[in-house]
Order: sequence, then structure tokens, then C-alpha cells
Amino acid sequence: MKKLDNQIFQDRRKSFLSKLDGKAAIIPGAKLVQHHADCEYPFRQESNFWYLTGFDEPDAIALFLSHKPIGERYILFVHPKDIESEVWNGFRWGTNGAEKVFKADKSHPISDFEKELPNYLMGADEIVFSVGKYPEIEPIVLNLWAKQIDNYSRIGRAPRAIQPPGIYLNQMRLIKSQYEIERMREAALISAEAHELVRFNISHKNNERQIQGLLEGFFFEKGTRGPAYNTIAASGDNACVLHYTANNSELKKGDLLLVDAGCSLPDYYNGDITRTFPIGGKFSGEQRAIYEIVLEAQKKAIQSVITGVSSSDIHNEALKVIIEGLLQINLLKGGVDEIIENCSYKHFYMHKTGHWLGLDVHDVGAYRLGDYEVLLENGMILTVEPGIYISDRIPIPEGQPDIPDRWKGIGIRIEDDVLVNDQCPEILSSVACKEIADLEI
Ligand SMILES: [Mn+2]
Repeated sequence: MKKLDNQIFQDRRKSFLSKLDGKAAIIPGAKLVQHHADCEYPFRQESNFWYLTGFDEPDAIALFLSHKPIGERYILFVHPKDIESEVWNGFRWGTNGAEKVFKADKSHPISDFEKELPNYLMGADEIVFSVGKYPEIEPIVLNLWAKQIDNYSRIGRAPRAIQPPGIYLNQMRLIKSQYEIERMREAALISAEAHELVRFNISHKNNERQIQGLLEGFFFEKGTRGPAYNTIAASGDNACVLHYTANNSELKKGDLLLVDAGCSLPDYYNGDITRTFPIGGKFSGEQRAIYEIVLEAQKKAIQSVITGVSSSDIHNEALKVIIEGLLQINLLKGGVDEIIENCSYKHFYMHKTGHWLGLDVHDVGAYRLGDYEVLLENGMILTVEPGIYISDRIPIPEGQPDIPDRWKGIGIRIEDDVLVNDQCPEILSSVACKEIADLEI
């Protein structure tokens, strides 16, 4: 793993602390999650915790104390050095490492959290903590808060409220710094190269699982943490199941293969790309017709990724092309506006056209604030991923035509990762080909 640049995390902490302005934030890291019996899933740090600390061990807790003097504001509770545990579970930084390497002002063993917290929270105007997410830490925080409120009448000071950390961190994470943009370019590039590997090798593969293996093997070979989310390798009608992850069907010539996969870098930045390939190297007439609509919708939507537009503007760009295309091949009937108004396209296109992308695959950040749409700004990264899925799972809306069998079992999505950059969207995942001429053999 590339050595982490401490300055990046220090700058983020400084900015977070200045936003906190008198408040104390308690940001817990992730815990290991049991897979079965004595086995756990690979550790995945909590994204807010990671964003502020760069510390990659389980069970840690960070405090950010903006009400304290400089040099007493960043506290890390970590597993202490313990040779016996380290023999079984690997190296730990311990409290010393947390201070020396991760630049905590002070570090304590996790077991001291309850004992130390009152002193640290003393004098804070408010507490910033995510209620409802940390069943072991929450009672400690709430009990302490109750005691401090109880004391209010005597000492005249106590935190007056608990706020969620997202109020401060979501906007910071939504706008990517130059450093983060570079990391996202790398995540998208490796993810795109994996899709190219599928394009080149699909004719030698006969099962969805082998496609998954090809992608994920490449992710590991490149030194990433592996897939950012459960890889989707969905052939034929499986592609109409949006979160299909069984990945165990045989690949049949004549079917399409929808691949939705991206890697997660060692520092957790993620790619998220979808391509749809003709398994036998040629699209059928019907498959081609649908593919052309989705591709046009995706290109139009990407063109609209400029500063000042909203996510729903982008969605509407894609939606219009999809509806017009489906009208032309008689899979829909009526006027475009009326179809949008009645949602009578949703048996073909039932999801939105994209989401924010970053440390979380569905990254933090609002899409609207009450009545107002969030408008794109430079440094935001989002996916653009329209699709059409033709199956008989969803009842056909009233007044819409029956679907002839020859269209059924076609599921197509095309997804790229796009950086907002004034009037000129940068497609981070452009290495993955998507033109029909490149996908056919
Ligand atoms: Mn996506």
C-alpha cells in the first residue's frame, strides 16, 4: 500500500474541527463482522472515521474536541499493544503508534473510553454523534450526557444537543479535493481495465462465476482491497434482477452479460462501472436496439453533468431518451410527458440514473435539501447509469402494450464514473469500451 500522506488527514481534521466550533464529536470506527463461527468478513473501516484518521484497525474511537486548546483536540482510543493478540490477529499500532504515527494529541486503550469521556466532553456546547448506529458506545454517551445535563443547574454548562456528524462531514466528503480526484481516477481506471479484461476474454468463459473471478482476480492483482461491492455478473434474464449476485449461471451464446463491478483501493476510494456484453460476440436485432437506446441515454446524461444542474436534471435527460426509444420500437405508447407523469415507463426503468461516488459506493451527500435540488459543483463525482430491463416480473402499467417474447430477458445498463468539471464532464472510467463496434467480435 502506498504510504498514507498524514498531511491529508491533518488538513481534514483541521477543517472538521473549525466547523465544529465549540462542539465535541465522537466518531467510532468499524468493528469486525462475523461471517460464521470463528470467521469474520475482511475488515472494512467506517468511512467517516477513515476520512478523518487514516487509521485502519477495528473498534477504535476518535474524539474531536473543538472546545479544547490546540494540542488537546484529537483523541484516539485504540487496541493497546498486546503480543499475544498480535500473534493471532496481526500487528497493532497501539496507543504509542496512534500518537507518533497517526498524530493523535493523546491516545488511550479502548477499555478506558468510559472513564476518560467525561473529562473530554466537559465544556463542549453540543455533542456530535451518530445515534442509533453504535449499540455499545451509545449508552455510554447518553448516560454521560444525562449526567452533564443534570449538573447544568449547578455548573451552568452542558452540551445542549446531539447532532449527527453528517451535518459537517457529508459536504466535506461530497466535494473531492485534488488528492481525492487522483485517487478516484485510479479506482476508476483499475475498475475499467477489469471490464476490458472481461471484454477480451468473454468468449473463453462459460459461467458467470468465472467472470466474477476474472474481475476480482484482477482487482487483487492490482493491489486493491478487492471488489468495492458484490460483483454482479448477470447473463440473460438475470440482468433484469438489479442486485443479482448469485453469479452461478451458465453463459449462453446469444444472451447478453451485464457486469457491474468496481474495485476498492487500499484507502477505500471506489470505482463503480457497468458494461453489457454480447456473450457470443454479436448483438441480436432486439438487443442492439435496446443497447443503442441505453447508450444514447447515457451519453446524453453524461453531457448534462455540468456545474449548476441537479441529479434529477441528469435523470430526466436519460429518461427522455429511453422513453422516446421505447416508443419507437412500440414497447411504450403515448406522449413522453404523459408517460413520465404516470410513471408508465417503470416496468422498464425502475431506478435513478446515478449516485454520488467516493469512500462509500453510494457516497454521502444530499440530492435535495427540502424543496431545493442540490446543484452540481466542481469536485463532485457521480455515476451515470441508465438501463432498460425487459422481463415479465413487473405488471405492465394500464394502457401500455404487452411485451412480445422476443424482447424478454434483455437487461442492459451502462455506467460510468463522472467528475464534475465546469462545463466539461470528465469520464473517469472511459478506458472501458462501450461502443457496439468494440463489443462485437
Ligand atoms: Mn452504481
